[in-house]
Amino acid sequence: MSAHAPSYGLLIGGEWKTPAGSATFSTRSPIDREPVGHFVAGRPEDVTSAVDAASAAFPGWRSTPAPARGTILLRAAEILRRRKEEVAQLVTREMGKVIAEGRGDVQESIDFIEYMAGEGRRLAGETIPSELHSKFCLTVRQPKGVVACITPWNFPTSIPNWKIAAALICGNTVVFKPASNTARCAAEIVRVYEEAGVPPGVLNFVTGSGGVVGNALIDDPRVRTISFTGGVATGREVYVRGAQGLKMVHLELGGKNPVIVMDDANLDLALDGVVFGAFGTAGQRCTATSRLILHAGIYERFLARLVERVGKLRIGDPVDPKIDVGPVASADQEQKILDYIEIGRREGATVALGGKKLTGGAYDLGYFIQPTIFEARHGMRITQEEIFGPVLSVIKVGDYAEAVRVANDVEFGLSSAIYTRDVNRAFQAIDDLEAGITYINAPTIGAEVQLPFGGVKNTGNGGREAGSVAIDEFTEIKSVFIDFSNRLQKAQIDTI
Ligand code: TXE
Repeated sequence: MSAHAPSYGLLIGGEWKTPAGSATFSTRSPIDREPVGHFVAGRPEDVTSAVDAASAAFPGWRSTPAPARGTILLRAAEILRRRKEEVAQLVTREMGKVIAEGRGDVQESIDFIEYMAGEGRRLAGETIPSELHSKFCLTVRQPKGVVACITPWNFPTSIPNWKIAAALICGNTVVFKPASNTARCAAEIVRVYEEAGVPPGVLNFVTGSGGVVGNALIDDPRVRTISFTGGVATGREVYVRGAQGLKMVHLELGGKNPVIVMDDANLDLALDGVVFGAFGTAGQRCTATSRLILHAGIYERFLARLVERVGKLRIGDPVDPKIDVGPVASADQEQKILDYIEIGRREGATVALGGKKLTGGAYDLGYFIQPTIFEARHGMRITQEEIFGPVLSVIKVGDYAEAVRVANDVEFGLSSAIYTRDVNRAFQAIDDLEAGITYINAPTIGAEVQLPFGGVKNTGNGGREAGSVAIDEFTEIKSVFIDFSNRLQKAQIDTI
């Protein structure tokens, strides 16, 4: 079905423009490769113009009272709520996640924008007693300035909003560069903010390749903070490049998320959670379950039930509400996933289910891969490296201690989960699992916007997004000392 595929320019200084001589690119649906939108391939000079506009708009936006900034964000949430179904359908067409998850993506955007709007009334510092007489001490939060938001394709509306809404409420101005294969979702999000009344130049939008537009953003000395979500390799490049300019680089990278199912678990519940965690979004969430660590006592029984349940998943056009798993997001992703399935076979892992590209009929139009389950040994590449597709590696362990050792023995530390009825073991797991997120008796996916999001080890570089800590990413803290003693006082010298 070739739906309407509009063209978008760059949004710079409040004007949508297609600079003379620009090259263009199109996004195509992974369902049927039909065009979804046409975009400008931004160049370094376009990035410079966008940063010019963001710099020029900064004083005015910075001095807008934070609650007034919040009012504009609330309007954006309202507009997005009104357009939820339309934008959800677009997410599903442009990225391929099933429509229920397309709606979830947009709902998460609405929830987060609303949450950040409220933060506009809570951008608080603190008062702290001085060690000296007649001296008043406090801290205040101030915006960072021009912020670059660089986002991936798998949550094409919610991840951009996690960055943009937080950056804006804090008084920053933004240059936003989306993943190229979901640029239309990104453009529609920008249009929502524009309609809500974000002033010209406060939010700028430059599409184009990471190597050109992304790098130009990172290199511009006026961009002080880069908020990046994407793969580890790219994140490392961004971090190193940003370091040259001593910039704050906030990284949200990959995961290799384990779910542990113990022999005392509610196996029906665990089965539902493993299927959703591993094959929801065709496994393309950074928090997707990619390792199932199964207690030996239930291994055969649980694996048999899992293979049977996953074998019944309906794969196809994600716009159809009866479909459980859609296509993977692009030809590149499809090839990367198939390569990893080959690696698994060569390493001696056993394919318990799937393992092939789906062909025939409508499958030939898009990028459809069978949900795949490997029986693997810990240490194989398919148990260590992020595949980012509908591929689950199952590992047998003898007890809880071995389960935790296996779970932690990877370079990533984003999400984790354990199914057990033993409350002591659950609390022990919260302590033991090396991850930024731990779920008890729930899948590794399911973040909520009011809690911090992010991971340890190579999943990031220490920051968190979402929750109230999102404000930390996008504000500077200023310490203030007010001496009303009317004489010179020397801290640490005029000791009391
Ligand atoms: O990432 P890429 P993708 C991770 C997920 C997976 C990846 C998938 O684990 O590994 O993201 O997203 C731009 N300088 N997470 O394939 O290729 C590029 O254009 C500057 C983790 O999009 O790294 C795109 O806009 N920018 C996560 C963005 O970087 C560059 C949640 C990401 O691209 C660039 C979701 C460069 N040199 C996905 N090269 C989490 N942990 O929260 C590319 N880009």
